[in-house]
Amino acid sequence: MKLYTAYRAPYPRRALMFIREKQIADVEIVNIDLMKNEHRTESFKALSPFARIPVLQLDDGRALGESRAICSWIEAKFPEPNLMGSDPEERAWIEMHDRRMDFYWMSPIIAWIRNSLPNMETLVGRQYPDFAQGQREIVFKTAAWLDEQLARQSWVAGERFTIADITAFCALEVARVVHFRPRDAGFHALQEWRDRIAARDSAGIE
Ligand SMILES: N[C@@H](CCC(=O)N[C@@H](CS)C(=O)NCC(=O)O)C(=O)O
Repeated sequence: MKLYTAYRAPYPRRALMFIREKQIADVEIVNIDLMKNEHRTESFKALSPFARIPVLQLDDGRALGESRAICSWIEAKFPEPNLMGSDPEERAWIEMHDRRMDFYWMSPIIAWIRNSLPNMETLVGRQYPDFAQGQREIVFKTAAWLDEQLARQSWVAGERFTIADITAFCALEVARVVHFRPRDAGFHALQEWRDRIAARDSAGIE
């Protein structure tokens, strides 16, 4: 298998971390340089029609896009350790949290970055500073919610590490580029959770 990824980019990192948690050894990592538009070449778009990464190319050549779909496929093929729930109720609960992290945490963090950092203009074309400001406010609201949640329980979806932690962690790590750090904003439970995850082998960026 081949994983097309990009250094520090949060959605590819979600898939990469998931693969590492499963300790799957035979995955070739192919780094794409987004700033050089390597994902917009015709050959890459043959794998990923919307020019997005990650893409997991299976051994039979098929290209699986969308990080959550990649994780679901891996979870089904490599069930241990379980990261997405082991019975219908737990699966639904974890999916709910993972989607919340995707839509109300990862998404506004990315939109804030894409619409405010000058070097992102190459990637996005036109930027909308007002939109960035609105997304920043959503990030702070979700951070406050997460901080409260993590003061009461060890992990985002409850008492064990799951895909929801991976999604939330990858988003938080990239938020550094807009200088968002939980401790500085007074979110101490969020910072403590982040530090626990950063110490896991799967969290390395190399
Ligand atoms: N919903 C997709 C989002 C993928 C995505 O947007 N990836 C970003 C990198 S984090 C990307 O490919 N950006 C390229 C671009 O904006 O042109 C997923 O979960 O895989």
